[in-house]
Amino acid sequence: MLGSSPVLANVIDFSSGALSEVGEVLLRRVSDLVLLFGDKAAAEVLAEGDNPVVYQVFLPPEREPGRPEALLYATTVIYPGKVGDEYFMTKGHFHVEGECPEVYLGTAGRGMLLLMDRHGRAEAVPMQAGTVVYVPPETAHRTVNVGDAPFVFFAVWPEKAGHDYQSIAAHGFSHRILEEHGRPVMVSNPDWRQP
Ligand code: M6P
Ligand code: ZN
Repeated sequence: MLGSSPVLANVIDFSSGALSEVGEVLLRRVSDLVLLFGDKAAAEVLAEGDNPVVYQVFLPPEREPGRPEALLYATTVIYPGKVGDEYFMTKGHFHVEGECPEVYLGTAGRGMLLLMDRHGRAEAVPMQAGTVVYVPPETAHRTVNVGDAPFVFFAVWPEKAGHDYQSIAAHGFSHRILEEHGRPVMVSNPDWRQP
């Protein structure tokens, strides 16, 4: 065995995101995300009703815990759904160590990767199975399911990157991805203020 953890290879189910060797599974329901959606009243109604699962993150057993040079990876599945006209999405985050980039690979479904720099300049990158996107340094990233089946992607990032959720919780993203006339569009978020 090389190293301290037995997990060297893993098998991803591309359509569900499940890992054969799993360490932790994070589950995010509408109630965890109410303040992030534009229509908070609609989010409250959903949270107090069925409170559906919006997304799950599958993480392998950590190979090199606490080693800043390590690479971490995960699969994420975002289920189809909307809050008002806003698609189900991840929380989104900057990296605490802002110079750290990340790589995403789509494996199933149809999504958008919403990228935003520190000045609020944003870009929405369409993703499907096979799409690889490089998330640049100092760029917040949030994924959105714009289809009617689960949207699944794989991500790799440096352990030392860390997740900065605070700035998104306080200021949100400068743009949102909404359904208009049956299609996803990126619209500016009037509530966004530059930190
Ligand atoms: C990807 C990676 C993870 C992240 C997950 C969910 O798999 O970027 O680091 O945790 O997406 O995104 P979030 O943490 O913003 O909810
Ligand atoms: Zn990240």
